[in-house]
Amino acid sequence: MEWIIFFNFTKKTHIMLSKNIEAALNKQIRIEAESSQTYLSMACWAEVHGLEGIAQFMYTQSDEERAHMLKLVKYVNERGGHAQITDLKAPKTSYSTFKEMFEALYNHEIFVSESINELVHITFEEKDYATHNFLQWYVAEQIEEEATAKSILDKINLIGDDKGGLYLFDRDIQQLTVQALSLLTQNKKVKVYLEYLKITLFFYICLC
Ligand code: OFO
Repeated sequence: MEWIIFFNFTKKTHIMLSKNIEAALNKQIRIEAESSQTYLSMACWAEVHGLEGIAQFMYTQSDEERAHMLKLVKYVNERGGHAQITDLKAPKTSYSTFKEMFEALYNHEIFVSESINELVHITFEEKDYATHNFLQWYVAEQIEEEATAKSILDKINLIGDDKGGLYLFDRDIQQLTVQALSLLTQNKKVKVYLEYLKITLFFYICLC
């Protein structure tokens, strides 16, 4: 009983989330969970089509999206709200080409960025500056993820239908994903990958 009173007391010392913000954050939790499932499904498609490097990249993306979801879950619960874990929209399971899959990834990241922007706007309207500040990490993350997806698409457009180019792309994306996971911090990882991919493709195109 004493513990319950203590627990309630400590809970009331926080500035609680408004119902509106709590609902908006829960919507984002769901979007991050669906992002994780979407990239997991992409990883499976790539893996069964022999694109091991791309599959590894997508598995990593899926894990990152789950981490984004968990960060939101912890925040909602710590601020006196209740994170809702709900059913999810089933992701697409097949693609006609790997280019189509990366286009879907890029469009999905744009959709997520719009959702984060809307969320930030709500916190501003409600003068919830703590949540506004918390979300700045997501704003920065989306800028990076959108840029990454766009750069990868640009490279894929350079490759076109060339099988040799696809082979190199898949090999490089795998090497970089593994190296990045073991050696680099999250922020540096993608930048190094893009630089490496840029140099490899440049030499490949020059030699063709
Ligand atoms: Fe959750 O980072 Fe992009 O989607």
